[in-house]
Amino acid sequence: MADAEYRLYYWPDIQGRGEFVRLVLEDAGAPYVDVARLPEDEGGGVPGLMACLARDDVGTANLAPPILQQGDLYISQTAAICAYLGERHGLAPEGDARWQALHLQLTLADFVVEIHDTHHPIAGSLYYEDQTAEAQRRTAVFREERLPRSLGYFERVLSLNKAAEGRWLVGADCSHADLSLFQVMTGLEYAFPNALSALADDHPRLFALRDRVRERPNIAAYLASERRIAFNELGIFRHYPELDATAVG
Ligand SMILES: N[C@@H](CCC(=O)N[C@@H](CS)C(=O)NCC(=O)O)C(=O)O
Repeated sequence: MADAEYRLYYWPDIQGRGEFVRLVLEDAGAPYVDVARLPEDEGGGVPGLMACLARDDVGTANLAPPILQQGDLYISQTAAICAYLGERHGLAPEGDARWQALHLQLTLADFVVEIHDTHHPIAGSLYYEDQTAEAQRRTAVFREERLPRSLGYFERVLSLNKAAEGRWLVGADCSHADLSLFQVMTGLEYAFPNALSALADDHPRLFALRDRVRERPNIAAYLASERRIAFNELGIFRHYPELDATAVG
């Protein structure tokens, strides 16, 4: 996109953490270039991403993707990028509540690490197949303790947000935190369909928020587009049937 204001640097073949950034850009209708999806001879591919990570002339060097570039500004850390974009595009609450939107983003980032570690409890550099026994133990605890804990927390936050009558996490309108919660819910649905459906009745606001975000016009258009990569077993949210709960009913 020639006139794009933003450049996103992220791995080309997965949604990963880049997806949290894409959802804010897409909902905002902000043109962006997904740099690593460009051909290598146009500065894209994994070499394009690696070149960005290696740069020392970007203000503050970046350790890991996603990285957002806007002119001379480079920012990494998913939560920081989402908050930055949310502020610029009407997807952040007014006043001090903006810090609560950030705290929710960071809480989601912690949760994403836990989700990732279900299938990679020992090391990200090892294959899943080299840590299946540990993954089974880790995921049992995740399903029994950590998943209900986090879903219960976000359901509680929604129920306490009188400004939006429980429709959005913070403030009166949809914010970048809601878009990220949508991504987590959608990813969990892919990875752990049985465990998630067992929790649906106790978390009505969370599931309603997922549907509400999915129906936002720009999000619906994005989800139907080729830009939305399907979930797969290379990303954060992976479906290994042996890690999910047994289906009920
Ligand atoms: N806390 C960072 C984590 C970034 C991160 O772990 N990025 C992954 C891709 S999703 C990566 O490529 N990490 C490279 C590495 O850890 O060596 C964020 O939320 O952006």
